[in-house]
Amino acid sequence: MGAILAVALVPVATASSPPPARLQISADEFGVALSRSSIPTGPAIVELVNYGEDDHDLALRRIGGKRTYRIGIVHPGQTGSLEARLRAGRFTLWCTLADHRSRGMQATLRVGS
Ligand SMILES: [Cu+2]
Repeated sequence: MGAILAVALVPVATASSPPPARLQISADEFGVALSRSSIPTGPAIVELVNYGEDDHDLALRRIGGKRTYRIGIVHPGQTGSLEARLRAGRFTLWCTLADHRSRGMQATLRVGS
């Protein structure tokens, strides 16, 4: 009985994909702080938490890449998120509103090893 159970469980274990990597970005005037500086490749959930007093948003693009991932405007005290499957590389992330990027709302994220 025990042997049958073990055999039955193996396919389930190999078929289950890893959970998405999670990254949280804290935003305020005028900076962004990442919960971690790197995440593995594959599915990811990126969350933007606005701790500031102004609206903020987030753009995320791989250096050398063309696609820009976005989290729309997040009001003070609120949270926005996106799910994406990110390729390996270095990503720049920034707030696109007004002059927030030049005021310091920019950071780099490493994806993969
Ligand atoms: Cu901003």
